[in-house]
Amino acid sequence: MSLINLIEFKSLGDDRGGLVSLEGNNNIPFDIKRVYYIFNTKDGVSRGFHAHKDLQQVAICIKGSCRFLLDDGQKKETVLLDRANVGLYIDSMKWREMHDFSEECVLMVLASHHYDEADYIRDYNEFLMASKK
Ligand code: T46
Repeated sequence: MSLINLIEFKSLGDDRGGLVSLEGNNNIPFDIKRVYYIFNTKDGVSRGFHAHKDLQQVAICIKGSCRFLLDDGQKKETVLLDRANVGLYIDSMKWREMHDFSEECVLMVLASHHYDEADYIRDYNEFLMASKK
């Protein structure tokens, strides 16, 4: 099964421009508890390098582009996010890295839980051990 699960959102745009609506437990497959966004990423910077024990997320590049790498401990897959109407569903226990941020990139992330540092696995070997269980 592919690690890359893309959700294409219905475009509600018209001749005035684009519009996308995101609703928890509707076109987002969980109750949205938190939204954050990453922007003004410096040239050559990569982010992520962790997994979450329980958190589910949907990441949408609402402007510009960036490349996600997802890793389940057995295989790695990458995807370029470059459309404001497409979200990447990121399940728990997936190592993620974000690379190749374009200068104007705004990456918005919808999360199933409030921020909790205890939910992060930031050590890759610890992730590999946990993913085998
Ligand atoms: C993820 C990827 C896609 C908070 O205090 N609240 C928050 O909601 C978030 C997301 C972060 N923080 C703090 C934690 C760190 O001290 O902000 C600092 C930077 O976070 P971090 O280094 O984890 O950022 P990224 O870009 O590496 O990862 C983020 C999310 O943390 C993570 O859940 O899946 O984006």
